[in-house]
Amino acid sequence: MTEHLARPLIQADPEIAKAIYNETARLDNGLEMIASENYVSEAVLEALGSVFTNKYAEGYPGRRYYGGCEYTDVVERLAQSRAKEIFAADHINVQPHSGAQANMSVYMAVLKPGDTILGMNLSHGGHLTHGHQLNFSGKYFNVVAYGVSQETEQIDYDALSQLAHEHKPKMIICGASAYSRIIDFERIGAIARQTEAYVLADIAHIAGLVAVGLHPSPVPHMDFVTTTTHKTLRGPRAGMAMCKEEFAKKLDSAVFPGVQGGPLVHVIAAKAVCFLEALHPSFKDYQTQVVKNAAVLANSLKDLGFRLVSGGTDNHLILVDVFAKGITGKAAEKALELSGITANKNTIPFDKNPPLVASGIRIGTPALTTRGMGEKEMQTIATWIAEVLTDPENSMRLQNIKTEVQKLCKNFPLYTKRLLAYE
Ligand code: DSN
Repeated sequence: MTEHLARPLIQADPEIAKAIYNETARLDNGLEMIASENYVSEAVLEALGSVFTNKYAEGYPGRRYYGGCEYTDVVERLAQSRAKEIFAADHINVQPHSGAQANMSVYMAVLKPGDTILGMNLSHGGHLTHGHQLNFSGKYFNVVAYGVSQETEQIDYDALSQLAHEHKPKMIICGASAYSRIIDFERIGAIARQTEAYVLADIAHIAGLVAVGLHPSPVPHMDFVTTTTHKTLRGPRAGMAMCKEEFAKKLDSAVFPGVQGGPLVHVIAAKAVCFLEALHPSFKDYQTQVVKNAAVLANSLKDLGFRLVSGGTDNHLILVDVFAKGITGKAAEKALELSGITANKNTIPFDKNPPLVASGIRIGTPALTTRGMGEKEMQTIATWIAEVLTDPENSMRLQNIKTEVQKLCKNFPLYTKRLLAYE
């Protein structure tokens, strides 16, 4: 190997090495409460940084358009069979680069531009790719949106059914990115059958919970199920699509060559590692703690006077109506960040503020639970959140809380070995 290719990153590119070091320190010293984020294992990171990043492998195991794919096939087959064991789907495609591309592939498999789709309103907790006007899904399809009832702030299944009967969509899409309640996949599957619609569940947020039976599985009730692999599933940043056997060929051709070219084999290797971790009995303990932690955090925040959208949570996330306390989501996100707590502003159903301001913050427990934090820490964190949001302009108080946050983080080390390697 020529000498310059063998240099470690710190020598080859000190600026990028420094940014990586700083990000590692940020993760280690702060409370990551973005509900869609998590911390992957060293094994997942090692697979991601492997030589499989070099490989072109268009096609599928055993039928590739490139030579040299014997070990790539091992990796992809392992990822497929492990995912099958977790989710019990007829057919799995592990190649989508992201959740958005998994959804795009499903649409391409059975829909045509101009078809009607029925998806959950983004501002009620849905997702951009479920028909938002600024997304390809909103541009290529005729979108009808369902949402939550104003009274309960939970999905209005009667209204969903009515819309499906009235508009006869080609596809009904369920799944959410800011919804804290169990989704009744069985009921949505039945509505789709009554109205002869295809039906897709996007379980990106709750995949880890579904994997261990803490949320009812959509697989028996859906034609298609998509997910990302990096949220509660705790794998690499990527996607995956599953379907009933009858759609297998259409889905595979939609992923490649329909939507994507060469698969990211290093990422598929990391997905396989994540699936193996998810099959370990300790993964169920982890997910159980994620849900317990979210419940304790929700109850503590309620006790401290906060209004939670839908009144609470059944899963890993909580949507807090901070505007009810006189602060915008944007201001809340900023004040929390200055205190060492990372969360994101989020619209709440029937929000009066625009999305970039928003009335809510979305907080989740997957990452903190990976660090080993439990109910006691959640109670402490709830009091810090309350202090920050009660007096968001008080920079001295925010700084004091940041110091407390850093002290807590020291007791739950994360990527410390990586930090030491740079020092
Ligand atoms: N952006 C993701 C989330 O934060 O939930 C959804 O794609």
